[in-house]
Amino acid sequence: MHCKILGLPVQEGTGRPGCNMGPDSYRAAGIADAIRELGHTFVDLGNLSHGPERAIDHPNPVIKSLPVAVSWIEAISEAAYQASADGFPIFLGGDHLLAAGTVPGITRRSAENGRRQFVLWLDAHTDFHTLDTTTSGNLHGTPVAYYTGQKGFDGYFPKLAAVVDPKNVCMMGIRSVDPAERVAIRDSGITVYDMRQIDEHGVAALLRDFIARVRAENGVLHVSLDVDFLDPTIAPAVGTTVPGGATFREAHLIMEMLHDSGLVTSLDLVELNPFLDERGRTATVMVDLMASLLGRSVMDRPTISY
Ligand code: HAR
Ligand code: MN
Ligand code: MN
Ligand code: MN
Repeated sequence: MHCKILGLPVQEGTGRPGCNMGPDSYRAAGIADAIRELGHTFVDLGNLSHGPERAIDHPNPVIKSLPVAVSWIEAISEAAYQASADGFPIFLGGDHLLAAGTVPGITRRSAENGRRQFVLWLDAHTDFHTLDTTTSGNLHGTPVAYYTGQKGFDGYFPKLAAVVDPKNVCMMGIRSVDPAERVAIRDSGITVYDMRQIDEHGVAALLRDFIARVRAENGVLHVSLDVDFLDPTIAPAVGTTVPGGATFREAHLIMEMLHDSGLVTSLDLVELNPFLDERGRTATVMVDLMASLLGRSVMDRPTISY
């Protein structure tokens, strides 16, 4: 595979600074060697900047940094569209607002190629607020509502070239949902596997079902991995830790099964805040998870397809 990393140093979607250092932290954690060791070719496309900011205001007074958020989304969706022309793009965040650019950009590409876009959203949070419902004003809580075409973004966020069908979105690891998100998700068609379902069924059974659906529809799969999907004991470097997250083995098993599926075509690594890390251990866990997704395995295995 030809892997391309693109740094997206977005931090304006959160309430605090630090995520802008995420891309360089992954580089320091050895992401390039991890990719090359697996026999993939590799290019580092550097870090993206956002363009000029236009004055833009929304009636919801709590919203933070809307002009720069819009400017980031415009730049990122174009860059993601370009990066998905060939190879396997890996988007290094940056906070989860960046998925309001990466997902639309790659979905525009998939639509042109006549392929259905699926998204696996690995997160403690559903990130399903609209500009009207957010109560924190942190726009990293909005990308899923936006890229699935929910109302409430028109005239503020850029017009979408292609929308992801909510039925093609699967969330895993969920354990922090605001009341308005809970209501909106209910009728959305999105599949939500919260931590309780992981506890009851295990990640393998849940993921196998979703992979089968992607395959049945000849889809392509984007994976968006938020640091806070993981339990804070193994991944402390995130501004929004929530107890009771995925374990080291649950997360690796997901990545290993995704690799074996052969269906994943792009990846976001988001919400790493190196300012909150301990001796780089969160960056390292994220790089190791990426490596599992790209084919790292403990032993050779008989061919199993999920
Ligand atoms: N739902 C909360 C809010 O809107 C928390 C959102 C946190 N989002 C992330 N990414 N950290 O998942 O403020
Ligand atoms: Mn700036
Ligand atoms: Mn998130
Ligand atoms: Mn989150």
